[in-house]
Amino acid sequence: MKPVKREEMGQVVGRILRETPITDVHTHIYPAAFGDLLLWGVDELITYHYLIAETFRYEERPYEQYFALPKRRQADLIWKTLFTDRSPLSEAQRGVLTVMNKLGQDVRTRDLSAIRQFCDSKGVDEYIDIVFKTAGVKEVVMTNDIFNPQEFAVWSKEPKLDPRFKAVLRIDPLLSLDPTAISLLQKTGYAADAELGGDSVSEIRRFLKDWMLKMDALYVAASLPPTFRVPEESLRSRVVEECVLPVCRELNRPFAMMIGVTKRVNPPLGDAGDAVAKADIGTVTYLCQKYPANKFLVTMLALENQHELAVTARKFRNLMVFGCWWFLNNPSIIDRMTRMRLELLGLSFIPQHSDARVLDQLIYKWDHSRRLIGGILAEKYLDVMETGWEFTEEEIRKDMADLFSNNFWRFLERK
Ligand code: HDL
Ligand code: ZN
Repeated sequence: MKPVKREEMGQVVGRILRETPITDVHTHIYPAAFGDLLLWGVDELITYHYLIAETFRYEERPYEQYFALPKRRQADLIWKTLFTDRSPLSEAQRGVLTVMNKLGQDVRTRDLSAIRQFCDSKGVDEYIDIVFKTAGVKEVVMTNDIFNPQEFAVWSKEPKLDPRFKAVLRIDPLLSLDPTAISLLQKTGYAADAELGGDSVSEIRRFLKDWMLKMDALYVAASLPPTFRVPEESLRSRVVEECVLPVCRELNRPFAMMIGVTKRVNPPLGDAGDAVAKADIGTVTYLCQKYPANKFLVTMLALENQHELAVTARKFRNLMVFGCWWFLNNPSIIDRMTRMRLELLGLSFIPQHSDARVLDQLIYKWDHSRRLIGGILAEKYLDVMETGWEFTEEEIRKDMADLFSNNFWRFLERK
């Protein structure tokens, strides 16, 4: 194939990226079989916890008054506060409008009735197809928290999974030996206790292995505080080294560490009440170094951790850096992180995940990221072309497939 012309690079990369089916490696969405665990439709989109936090920057009423409102009234309040009363310039605000626009709504009306009618007219299966097609997403990886009774109940019925949805075993409550986690293990026949006494270590390993296989979970995941340290004199450190890593090694599946969340700094805000602080890269280095037969998917939440995480990935091939997570999933930061990662890691990382909690978000999170990351990649190709090097469309297409799908599956050694 003939090389891409300099003056066409931006347009070629943009087109190829739009045509590249996405593997979204971390989301909170579910297939229809999971019932109302799947959030979808414009009222869920508008009441996303990012927008709740942004609304209370202006709204004086008590938090509980908002949460007591019916969902549609909550959406009306957020729409008025963040869209009618002032310009919607935040990334989450822009995202709502991107979704509405891509779903054919004329946002100039500034009116929710038409988009509500559109959503109300669709069944969930049809809506999943519409969103996946509009977003250009081929498959998503879920966050399956079996310590949530609602989700446990679904898995107990052995749901037939829509192949576009891949499972992951999320273990936050187990890592903290939370009473709900311990009681679930005990109730389901695993003799573990909160002090790791008796056969707890082997029983937690057995639980992890049984559930990884039952769900065919692609990886084990946990969100972790900035204080997360291994090794340290703590039960959490022991559960990681004595339970999680041996099972992940045996099953050849990564441990995904999402590090840097300070949970519920403002508890009444619920999911909107979490924040961020700089975490310890030394723990990532220790784990990658001590456990070369384990694979680690890592994303960190603090901007201050990003350079050291990318440098650490240069040192350890069992470390795969992924995504611009949560408070980093904003154009100004995605731009800086992606340039740095390309410059330090070449194509050996996973640039983005959506973290979508509401199905519709796949549309905006991937539209925004494709545009931004595509522009950066085009610049990088042009920088290299300054040397006389040339690129074909075929080579660029392979690069995009690696960044947005194959790097993940190759790291898992699946597919
Ligand atoms: O722990 C996580 O997986 C985070 O992504 C949280 O779900 C967070 O509330 C979120 O939705 N971030 O985008
Ligand atoms: Zn998440």
